[in-house]
Amino acid sequence: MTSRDVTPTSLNHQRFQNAWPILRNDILGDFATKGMPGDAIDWYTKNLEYNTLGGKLLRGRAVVDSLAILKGRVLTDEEYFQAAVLGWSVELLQAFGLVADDIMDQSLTRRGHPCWYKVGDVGLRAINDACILEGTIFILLKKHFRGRDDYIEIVELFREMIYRTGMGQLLDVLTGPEHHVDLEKFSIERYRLIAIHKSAYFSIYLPIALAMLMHGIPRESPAHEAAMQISFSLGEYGQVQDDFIDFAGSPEHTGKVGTDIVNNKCSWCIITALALSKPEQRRVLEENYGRKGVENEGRVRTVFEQVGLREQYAAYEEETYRRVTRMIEAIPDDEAAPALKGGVFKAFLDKLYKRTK
Ligand code: GPP
Ligand code: MG
Ligand code: MG
Ligand code: MG
Repeated sequence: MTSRDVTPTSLNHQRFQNAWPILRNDILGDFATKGMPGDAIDWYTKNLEYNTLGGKLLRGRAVVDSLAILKGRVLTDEEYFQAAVLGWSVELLQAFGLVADDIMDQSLTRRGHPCWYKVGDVGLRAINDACILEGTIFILLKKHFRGRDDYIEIVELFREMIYRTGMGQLLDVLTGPEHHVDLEKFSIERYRLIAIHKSAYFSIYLPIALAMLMHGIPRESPAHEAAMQISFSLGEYGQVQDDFIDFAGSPEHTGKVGTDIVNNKCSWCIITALALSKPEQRRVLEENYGRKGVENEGRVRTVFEQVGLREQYAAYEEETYRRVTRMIEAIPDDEAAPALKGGVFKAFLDKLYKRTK
């Protein structure tokens, strides 16, 4: 592998996976050390494995990939493992978020299996399981980063990202309340605010910012400001994809059944359909969006097809790819100092482009 050849490969997917058994032992060992009995350890083992594994590991692997790009070379074993600790911590954040999100969204399946709260007698105990997964992040950070110069900045970054994501989830439910449909509340400005908060901060900015911190680029710097701005654009794109997949994806392929129409979500699909609909179509949307019936959902889907949502999405995707590529190309490539590199965003953009799940 040459120094330029640091883009993601299935090889580094395996390398990332290799860190998991070590971290899993740290986590469960910590539970035991703190006096948790066997039944609690067994429960936690199930929670941990069910909710942390089985995803695409896009966010976690982005930490190691980004660090390799910033360094411009293959990481040493030590560097790789430290970055993988942060990557798996991002995956734990995602795990706790999804457990809670699926309760809020009353979803049924995730990653091809029942949502955790739907498994056996889990039910609303899942709320506490989500809290424990969150706490685990800081156990790992303490074990592997305490004593390093970047420890406090990393802890603060995780705290801030969790807080921001919570704000996004709050806006998500406030904008689309379950029992009060008001399509006037949906706007592209509101949409952006939700997408940036619930997705961009933790999915895009967090993995990249972690790699930047490990590479010695402090939080208070123009490089982080620039990273945040591009992350917002990428995060909005990722959420638009998630919303379109909610409508157009097949559950066999995506592993989850779409719930946005039934749940009155301020999704890219409804905003776009409202902008394109004729008065009669708008009336159908107003009377059927956010209602529980299968027929209601079907009528909304028909309008989505009539207004050409699929073509709109294809055009949006191409336009966004070009626009974000231009933003990335505008990042100066400073060889002299530890600085931001466009490659970290390009790698992310290419992973998102044309994704179908
Ligand atoms: C995205 O919205 C869900 C999240 C950002 C949850 C993550 C929360 C954290 C605290 C990390 P969504 O409901 O559209 O996602 P999905 O379609 O996957 O259910
Ligand atoms: Mg959801
Ligand atoms: Mg949600
Ligand atoms: Mg969704």
